Amino acid sequence: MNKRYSMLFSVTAVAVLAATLFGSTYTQSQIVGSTMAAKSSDDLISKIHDMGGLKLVMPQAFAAVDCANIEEGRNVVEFNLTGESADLPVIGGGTYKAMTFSGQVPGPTLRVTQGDVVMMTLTIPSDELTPHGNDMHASEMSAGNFGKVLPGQSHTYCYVAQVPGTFKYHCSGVDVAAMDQHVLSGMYGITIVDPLNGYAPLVVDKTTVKNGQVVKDRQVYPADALEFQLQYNQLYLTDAGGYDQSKMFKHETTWTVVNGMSFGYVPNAAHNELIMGDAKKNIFVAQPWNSPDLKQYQSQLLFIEEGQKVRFFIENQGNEPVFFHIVGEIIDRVVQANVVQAKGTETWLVGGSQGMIADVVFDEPGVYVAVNHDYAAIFTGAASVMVVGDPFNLNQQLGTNAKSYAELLGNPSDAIPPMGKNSIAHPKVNLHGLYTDERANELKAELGL
Ligand SMILES: [Cu+2]
Repeated sequence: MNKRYSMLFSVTAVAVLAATLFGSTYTQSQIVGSTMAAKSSDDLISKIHDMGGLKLVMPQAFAAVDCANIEEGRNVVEFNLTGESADLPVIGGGTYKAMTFSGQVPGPTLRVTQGDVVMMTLTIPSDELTPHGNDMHASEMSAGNFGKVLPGQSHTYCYVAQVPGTFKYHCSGVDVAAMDQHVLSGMYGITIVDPLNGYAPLVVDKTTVKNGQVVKDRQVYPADALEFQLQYNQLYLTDAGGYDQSKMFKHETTWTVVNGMSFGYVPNAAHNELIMGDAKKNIFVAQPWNSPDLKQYQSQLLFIEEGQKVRFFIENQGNEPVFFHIVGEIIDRVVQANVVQAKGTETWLVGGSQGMIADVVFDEPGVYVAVNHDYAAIFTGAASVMVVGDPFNLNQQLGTNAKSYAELLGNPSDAIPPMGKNSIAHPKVNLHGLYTDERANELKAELGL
């Protein structure tokens, strides 16, 4: 099948499938009409672009609960978001045309307990350039039903967070049109729904030597863990920093971002100074955010204690698979919906719009790198450096006794989710993230920095 024919076939197949699923609400002629007239895949992309992206028309599935009539006994958690366009920095200098929830990419993380009612309000400031929407995957509602919120307006909806896990939320565009642009420009975040009865202890089977013989050595770690959040996405950019839909259709990633930034968690000039004795001598292969002049955008590292149980909340917000892997470690346990999916796995595949929890105990001090083990993703930004214990003997050098460098340097604010019932507090936090200056100042005050 040649390229052109294959493209026609796939779009037509999607159209037929969608027509079957959505019946009369599906505007079949729109896509098929455009598709058949297209002479090449480039034509097709421009046709789809001209009609404002693929318009999906959803049936009326909407599992909202009445905000004015919430069942007694349920805890209600309010979650207020704003939709704001902003120019934000991109690797290599310059900015891109970002779209944000509340002035940050990713948007604020919502953390609730299974069974809580989420009351989400989306407000669009009156000077905002475009309407926005919201689709929270922790609820069970189709993307189109929340609708568009116009500049100067607010819209609230409520739902019960029934299923524990890590769930995406994202802008649903302008009645679903341009949803791809809004999400891939930064309008995404996560909801963490903690299991009602907390997380299960982690059991890791290792071996030891007893009386000259290798025997099993079972280690049990309590539910409490040091927690991080890592959200993967792609940027598809024009030279001017706008969204390039034709690149998206061809899966031509400009940059891969983790929590909004490419190579955001790598050493910076201060780490060079501490470890190499020279701020200009880089330790890592890519350090694009070295200078303290970059403020909240200066890269930071993730610091962990040796032997500490770590819980990673991971979400694939993007358009490419994430092969989640930690260079130098084996993932002790993978959990989705509070069900153990794997134990002792080297890598775990997270598809588009899928979340996972990875539990890991780092047994040895050293430097580890969390990657999307797709080389194109690694080389375009999906490498996040973690330092465990004191591998550089800095305690000796500084006269300190820190179990992890977080005690001295802090962990980056954008990698730390809100506290849950089984969270271990980070000893210190530094301000890091793809925040507007306004949002960064708010957080500085909140964090007491
Ligand atoms: Cu939007």
